[in-house]
Amino acid sequence: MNPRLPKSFLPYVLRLLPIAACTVATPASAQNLISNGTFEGEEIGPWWGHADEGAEAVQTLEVVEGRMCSTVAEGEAGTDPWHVIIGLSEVPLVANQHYRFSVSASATTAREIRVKTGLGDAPYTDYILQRLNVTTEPQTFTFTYLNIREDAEAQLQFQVGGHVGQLCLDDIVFEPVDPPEVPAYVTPSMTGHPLKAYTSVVKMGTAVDTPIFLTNPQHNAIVAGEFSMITPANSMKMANIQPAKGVYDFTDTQALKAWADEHNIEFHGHPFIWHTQAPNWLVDDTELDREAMLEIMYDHIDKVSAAFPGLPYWDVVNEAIDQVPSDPADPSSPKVWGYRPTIWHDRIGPDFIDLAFQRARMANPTSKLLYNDYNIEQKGNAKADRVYELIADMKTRGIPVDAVGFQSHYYVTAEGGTSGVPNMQAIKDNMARYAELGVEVHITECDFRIGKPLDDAKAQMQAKFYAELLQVCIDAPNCSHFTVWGLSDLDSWVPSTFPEYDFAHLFDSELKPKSAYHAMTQVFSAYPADSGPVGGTGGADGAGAASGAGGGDVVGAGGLGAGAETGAGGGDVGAGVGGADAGVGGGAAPSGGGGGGGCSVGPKTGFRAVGPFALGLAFAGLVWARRRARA
Ligand SMILES: [Ca+2]
Repeated sequence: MNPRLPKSFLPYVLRLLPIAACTVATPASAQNLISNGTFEGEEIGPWWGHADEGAEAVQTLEVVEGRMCSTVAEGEAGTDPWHVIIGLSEVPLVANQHYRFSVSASATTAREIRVKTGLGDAPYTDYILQRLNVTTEPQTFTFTYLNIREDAEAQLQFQVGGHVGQLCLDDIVFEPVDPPEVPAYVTPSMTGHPLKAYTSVVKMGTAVDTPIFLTNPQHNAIVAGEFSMITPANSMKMANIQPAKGVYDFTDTQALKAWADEHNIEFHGHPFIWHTQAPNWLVDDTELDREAMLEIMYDHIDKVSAAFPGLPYWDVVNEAIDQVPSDPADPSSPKVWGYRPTIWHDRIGPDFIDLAFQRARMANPTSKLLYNDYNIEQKGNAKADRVYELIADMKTRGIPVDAVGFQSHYYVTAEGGTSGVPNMQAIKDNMARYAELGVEVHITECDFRIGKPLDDAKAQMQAKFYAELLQVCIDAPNCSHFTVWGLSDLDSWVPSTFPEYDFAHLFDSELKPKSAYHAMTQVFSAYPADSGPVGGTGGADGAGAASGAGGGDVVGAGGLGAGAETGAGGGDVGAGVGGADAGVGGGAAPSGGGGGGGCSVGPKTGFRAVGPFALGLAFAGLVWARRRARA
């Protein structure tokens, strides 16, 4: 039912895929903040080496033939990257300044190393900026990143632990540069419309994590081009945003929020109250009683809300239900679904959920307040049913919960097993019973991880999953938001959490769209895209002399001549097409132009519109017009 471009147009589409901004490595400049980056003398200083004694790691760091080389013997590498470090102290960093980093690296065996900057004390300022795949041949790695924190004494580190052999570095440059050019974005969608072109159907969002946001302009261009909401992946978690008691650190979130505002992207607050990624000062202080915990909870909600007022959505409580012994005093008693034992539940009592929502409402009178959890998507699932009871009970008692967040993390196993593929009917049924409660459902953290190795069959299962879940959300009157948990396999949370899995997201590790992305845009193509001045403006071409007026302008597409006979061009659909009988109108993306045609306009006008995307739009629109005409 969805439009497909003729094969001959695919090369044009592919040619228009976004291309990464590419900086060319240059020799050390006068601005290089690194005094010794070429190692032409005997000294490695001011660089220093560190090996973790607890991990029994040992490193020899010395200049070898004009390069700085780290040598680690068998059994002395530690197990983790941070067990062996090459560092540089007192690198002066200026806030809101871009820096270019460059290094030539090789190793006796191919391996990954990590580049990090850090300020030391506050935990989340230790950014892993980039992972470098070093090979036996020296190669130069270059990237640019936006530093958002002022520090005259920052550290630059290479984390090289976990591997034996020799690693050599040379020609290290770290210098302030002008902001990189943001690559122009053209959606790779074969329908001509990005995922975000259908906000009146379902709003699409993605989680964005700070390190890739600061280092990868192409990533940001895709997010801005395809999504209308973002959720901060980590920066608002309590350990990061309140790293010491009463000490709040809003820097990372403010950077994301400012960027979102600049791009007219909504911001989903995540989360106020969660037991995971809670700060050590809170977890370790077992003396905190109910009164002290409530004071901390209220202060946290109040201060974070005040720093980010008026967010449209807030995850208030995250993952409060778990399988627990039916007799709390007897761990071996039969398991039931109940309140997860956490610092919040155990120290405050089960009413911490009610109290958190009430406080969040006081601080955020206009926000949609969500309860967010995983494995709660399918009616009939014991946990899903328990969470439904929880929400229903809260509604009955007037607790201000507006929506439930279905995290929606699913998977296919290495063997192709489907135990991690949901029953879509059960999700529909669950959404329906929430609708009866007057509770909205948001898909909040969707991904579909694939058991290694990746193959076509698994990729197709993934595409089918994303498309079907989107369709379920579209079909449910109370599901209007669909957020994926991360843009791409390049910055995925999956491999570190589930080492046997990867490939969970809509874009691959080179930021190219996957079948899953195209499957979702095809689902959307059966619906009217938004009207409104998102991109270019619908052109006058669509004014059908006898019948329809074109127009409509989302993402620069032409309007729709919708009526079968009359071809009244609407602003409601961003596809350039004439009335069904009249055939193809125009539609140019992304630069605007080409309006939809009315009956009398027909193919000539349509094909005057620019480029292959116009034709793609025309196909999309034609199918849509036919559907409408039939209806
Ligand atoms: Ca050298």
